[in-house]
This record gives sequence, structure tokens and C-alpha cells, in this order.
Amino acid sequence: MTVKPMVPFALVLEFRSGKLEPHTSRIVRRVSDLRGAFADSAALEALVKDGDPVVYEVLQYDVPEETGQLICCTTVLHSGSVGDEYFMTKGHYHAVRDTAEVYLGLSGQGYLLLMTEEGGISAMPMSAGTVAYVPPRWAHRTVNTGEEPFVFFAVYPGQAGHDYGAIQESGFNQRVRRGTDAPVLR
Ligand code: M6P
Ligand code: ZN
Repeated sequence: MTVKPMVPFALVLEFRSGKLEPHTSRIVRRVSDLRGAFADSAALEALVKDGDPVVYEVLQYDVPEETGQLICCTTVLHSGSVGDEYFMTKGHYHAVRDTAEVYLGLSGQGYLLLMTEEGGISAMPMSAGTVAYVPPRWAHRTVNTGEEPFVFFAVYPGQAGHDYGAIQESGFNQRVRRGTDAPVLR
């Protein structure tokens, strides 16, 4: 069997906006796509009725989803909240658990929340220049605690895949809410 070699490529990433050119896929997640993730489901349904705003977008230049490849993408997580809980991503484990990921903060500010199936817990603040390492077996979710979009770049193994089901069932073991003068992490 001959494997067709891939052609090297370069992309242009605009740090402030997270714009990645060219990109071959764009995922847009609205409040209605995050049903079950936020504690205040009445506040969520009110937002859905009121225009169902975009919570985040992921821009990616696709490569084959297989061992040996690295997938690169940017996430633009908008500023906002559902009740008093800041806008956040769905969060996932990798379907292939033994795969890590690297995040690089580009603009705005937020948190990276992590947990393991054994009850491990971790949270790190992120802003422009933060390089965060997500080890294998750690679920990860990002939260925008600022007034601007929180933008970050991610690189992960091609075979990793996304497992959303485990988090939909068990929930995440941390939440970040709007406090009187600073975000409150619990
Ligand atoms: C990062 C990466 C992507 C992920 C995206 C949004 O860019 O981890 O793999 O898709 O964040 O997160 P989620 O898939 O949890 O919605
Ligand atoms: Zn991931």
C-alpha cells in the first residue's frame, strides 16, 4: 500500500480576532446547542427565545483524522452569560483518551477547566500568551470571564475525536459565575 504524502501548508492566524485563513470548517454553537450545560435552564430558554445568540465559533483547517496528524483550530468564545454563569464551551474528553492537547491564549481572558473520570480537578486562568497543556484523560472546557471575546488556538492529535456524552451525563465538576467584583469559581 502506498500512502500519498501530504503537501505542507501554511495558514494565517490573526491573534486578536482568531481568524484563520484559509479554513475548511467552521462550527458555530448557539445557546440552544448548550442545553443542559448551564445551571440556570430557565435563563437559557429565555435567551433562546430572545434570538439564540452565538456562544462560540471554531475555525479549523481539516487534515485526516488519523494517527500521526495534528489538528489545528481557533476558538472564539464570545462574552456573555446564562443567568450568572459565563459563556463556555460544551467541553469534552477525547474519544481516544490517551491523547493530549495544547492551548495557546490569543486574546481576551477566561478559564480552562479540567477534570478526570476519577474525580481529578484543575482550573487555570488564560489570557494572551498562556500556553496550557491538557494531559491525556483530562476533559476540558473553556469559559470567557471577560468583556471581550476570549480567543485561543488549539493543537491536538488527529485520531483524538470528541466525546461529549460523558460530560452530558455527569456534568462538569466546576462552574464559573459572575461575582460582585470578580469571577467566582466553584
Ligand atoms: C478547542 C479544541 C476543539 C474544540 C473547541 C470547542 O478549539 O479543543 O477540539 O472543538 O475547543 O470545544 P468543544 O468541542 O468542547 O465544544
Ligand atoms: Zn480536546
